[in-house]
Amino acid sequence: MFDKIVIANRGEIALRILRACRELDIKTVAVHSIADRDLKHVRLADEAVCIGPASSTESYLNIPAIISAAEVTDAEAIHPGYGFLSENADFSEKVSQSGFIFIGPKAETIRLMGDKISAKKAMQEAGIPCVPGNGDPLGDDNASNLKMAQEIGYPVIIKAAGGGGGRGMRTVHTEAALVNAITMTKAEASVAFGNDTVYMEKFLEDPRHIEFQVLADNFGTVIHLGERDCSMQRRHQKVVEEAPAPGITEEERNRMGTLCAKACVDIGYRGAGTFEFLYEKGEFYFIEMNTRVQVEHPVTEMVTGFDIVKEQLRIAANEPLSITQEQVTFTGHAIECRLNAEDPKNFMPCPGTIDQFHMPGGPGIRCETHIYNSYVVPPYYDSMIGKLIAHGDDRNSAIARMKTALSEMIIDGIKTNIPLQQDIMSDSGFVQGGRNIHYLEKKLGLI
Ligand code: MV4
Repeated sequence: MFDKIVIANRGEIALRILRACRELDIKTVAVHSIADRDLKHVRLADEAVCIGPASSTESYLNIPAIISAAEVTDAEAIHPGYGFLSENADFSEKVSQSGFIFIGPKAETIRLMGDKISAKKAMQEAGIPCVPGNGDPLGDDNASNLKMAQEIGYPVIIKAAGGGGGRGMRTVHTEAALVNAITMTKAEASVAFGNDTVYMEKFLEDPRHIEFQVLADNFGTVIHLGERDCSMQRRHQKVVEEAPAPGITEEERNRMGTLCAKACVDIGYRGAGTFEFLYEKGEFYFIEMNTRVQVEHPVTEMVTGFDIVKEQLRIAANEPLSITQEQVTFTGHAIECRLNAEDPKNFMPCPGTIDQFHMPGGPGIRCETHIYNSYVVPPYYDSMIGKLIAHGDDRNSAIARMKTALSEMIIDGIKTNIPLQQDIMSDSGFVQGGRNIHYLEKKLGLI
């Protein structure tokens, strides 16, 4: 196992990685911006290196500064967390070239999955069900594009190869709108991603977002840890996630999980990964693969009892996975509410000083947060300040525990989305379960 690693992230995930390191007796180096001197994990880390000013581009996205920090502290590996450089193939490559281990997949895998066209091709070849549409780049022959759309059937969606996570896409409902939509998406993609390649798919109107968690070691062992339902979202930001996905049978879980694990073997995957699917009328359709640890990984940990971050560290240190697929069992139900420093009505970020913080507790409650009394939430980064996770024997008891925990949690001094989360936990549609990706925005009157 490693002796020392750099945690190239901030906030709750940096703290989560630090805790996994402590359990594995790995020394930690926190790299942080000037604005983040007082982060909880910076204080807890064995060493801390300031890598630049508040602006992310000059700190958490500053590749030479992060690699220099690994050099001066004599660390062996770098954990990128999520966001920032976690899915940057160039970063992964430079980390390796500098003699350090990138805790994640190979650079070529990150690149393969970063391009949504090559990702879809790889998954089609691996036998993963994809959204109808061949996934080839669209040429500039209008007639053949119109023919393709007619064959797929309207509505269709035009997606940028360089997009993902909701960026660079446009839905088309009629033949009359197609040619212009392609032109517009290409122009936007060219500016946003430096790549104007786009492709066409059938647009699924009311799907759920269900994703499968996988872990792959360097010895050819790949396991899946089941699925999460992340359909409760607003503007491509997930708000509530849960495991298992309501209504998904053990048979479907095993079939899809096994398929994802097999695809990992086919593409030579390594590390933790997530297969994102749209789920509509009982069918799964692959959309993207994430090559990082995800915000919502705790719900999977709660139902499997398995530590995903510790496994990431083991895999990167060239150790075999600590369990086999046969040893993975699913117990009860887990729900995660993201906690954001934002106005619960208009969603405006609300940075500022936390005057008072009371952490909830009790059976089945897990609170992942870096905040503490008098901590100042800076205005420079994502507004997520933590996550509350509730586990119970079944979905209703997880909801009951979450409601109790939300009601006893106090975060004073800043506005948070706790009232919104309480509202969702009491919403009859949510309580029923299995709502689609548009449910929350409709409930909020946004669409
Ligand atoms: C889609 C889709 C419907 N049909 N693709 C949005 C984020 C990116 N991961 C892909 N996305 C979508 N792709 C087809 N063919 C609808 C979405 C989508 C969505 C997907 C998952 C979670 C939330 C979403 C919100 C709006 C649109």
